[in-house]
Amino acid sequence: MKHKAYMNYSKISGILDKAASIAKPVEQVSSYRNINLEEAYGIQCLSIGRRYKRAERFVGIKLGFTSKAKMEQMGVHDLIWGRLTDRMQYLANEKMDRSQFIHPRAEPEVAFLLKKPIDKVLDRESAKEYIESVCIAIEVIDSRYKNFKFSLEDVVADNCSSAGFILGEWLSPDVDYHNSEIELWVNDELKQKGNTSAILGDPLESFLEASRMIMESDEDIDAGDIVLAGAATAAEYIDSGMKVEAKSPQLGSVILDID
Ligand code: OOG
Ligand code: MG
Repeated sequence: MKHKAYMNYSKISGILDKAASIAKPVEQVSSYRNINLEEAYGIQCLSIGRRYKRAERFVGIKLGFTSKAKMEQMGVHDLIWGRLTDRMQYLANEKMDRSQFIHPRAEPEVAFLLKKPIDKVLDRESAKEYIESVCIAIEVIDSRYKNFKFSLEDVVADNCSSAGFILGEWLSPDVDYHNSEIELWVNDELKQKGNTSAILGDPLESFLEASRMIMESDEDIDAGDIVLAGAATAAEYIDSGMKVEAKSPQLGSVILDID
């Protein structure tokens, strides 16, 4: 085999996709190949393309590192975005199969449901026409890299650690999701406590950033698609037999049980 420094993007995307498929961690891309951010997004696109070929469907996007808590936990300080597919979504009462993950972590988030396709960079006023509903969510992240360690480029190439998510009940965007307490409970024990305003000052700002990132990319995002705004607190390791719950006085609660 050629030295890994010459490995092409398609091959790298295959390594990351396989690591996710068989739940076995791999070396960081940056340990063998110098890539910039644009190349990292290119690799993400190729790797997600492999999922589409297996009939997974694009259902939306997620933003990462929109809160200080997350940036500090992971040592990465720039906004990133990744793609969500239908296979990553858990429906109410559906259990997460631990064996399909490497070292999963859960984090409490806010999600948006799109009313119409994003066709421009939005501001706070124009965004209103684009948001059908909001809800509380749990995102499950599972870096494909050993020890959950990565650079900004590494994590972008790895589709921003996206692995799973579950949504609470959709609510009117008139509820105060902008500044609401939010907690993460594991087995009825409080693990993380924060406020949705930790997400870029207001999760709506994250939605605006999503519109900017989508307009800069060649991805289309349509009515019915989802935007995950990013975690309000640090993430917690989760494991078999655990019950994970995100809750908020304004947004209600959502539970994910792990098999
Ligand atoms: C990257 C994903 C970050 C968030 O909500 O900030 C993220 C990671 O922490 O592995 O999903
Ligand atoms: Mg997240």
